[in-house]
Amino acid sequence: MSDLPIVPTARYGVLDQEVAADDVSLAAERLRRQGYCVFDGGFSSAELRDISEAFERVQAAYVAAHGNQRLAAIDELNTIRALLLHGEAWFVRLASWPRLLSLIGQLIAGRFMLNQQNGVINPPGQGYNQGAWHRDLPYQHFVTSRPLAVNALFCLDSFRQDNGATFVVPGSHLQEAFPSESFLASEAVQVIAPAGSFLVLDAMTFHCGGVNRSERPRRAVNHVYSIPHIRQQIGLSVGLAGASGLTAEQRTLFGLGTEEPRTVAEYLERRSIR
Ligand SMILES: O=C(O)CCC(=O)C(=O)O
Repeated sequence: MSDLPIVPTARYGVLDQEVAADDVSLAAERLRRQGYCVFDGGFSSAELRDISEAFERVQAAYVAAHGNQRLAAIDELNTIRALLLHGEAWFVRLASWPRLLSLIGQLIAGRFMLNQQNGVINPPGQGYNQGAWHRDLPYQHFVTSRPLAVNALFCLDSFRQDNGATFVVPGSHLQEAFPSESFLASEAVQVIAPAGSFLVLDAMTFHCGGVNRSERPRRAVNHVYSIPHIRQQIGLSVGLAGASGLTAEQRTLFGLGTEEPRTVAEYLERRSIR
């Protein structure tokens, strides 16, 4: 006999119920209610290998360009900013992965933009800049009935207890303040996820990287998607201006051609061609 609890299905007094017609809607419901979910990206193992190799190439070039010591001095050695600006097509593809965007589209009504895409390395045996509790809209202490921003942490390696999988405080996107130490100690959850999945969070859910006790770095690619009113962490339009082969949807997602008008005349000109 199974030890699993049997969840009752009978109910009374219920007038309204959500419908989760498929795995994308179920993931969206999990995220809305709990502030996070694990979402299978649907990548093949060959694709995962390609992304991993592209990540290594960008990491090596990035550290060579900006200097190991300089990055370490400003606590940036374990982050690769704006991965998609470093000439590897996979990161443009990853940021506009249709299955992921279909989930983001269920969470943020109307138009949304890529606010940032950063490589994140949780190094073995030492702390790193994401190993402290934060929101991805940091310094904000309000709640909204719908997400203003959603982050999708792509697990390039499997996220396990031993290699410092991310911790979350379930439901913390619905409460203004950071929880008490006692609540944190008893309710924080470490999210285990296979390589190739996304840990998707309401950007207001408190989270942090765990301690990596393994022998290898645990790598991820963090994406933040937001309503268009929130400024990108690093403007992508200059870096992608010369990129060929972007679709109209990708251009909008990355904020190309949607920069704020610099003059009233420019604003009026845009209205007239809408
Ligand atoms: O590395 C992790 O597990 C967490 C990453 C993170 O918190 C972030 O990129 O905002």
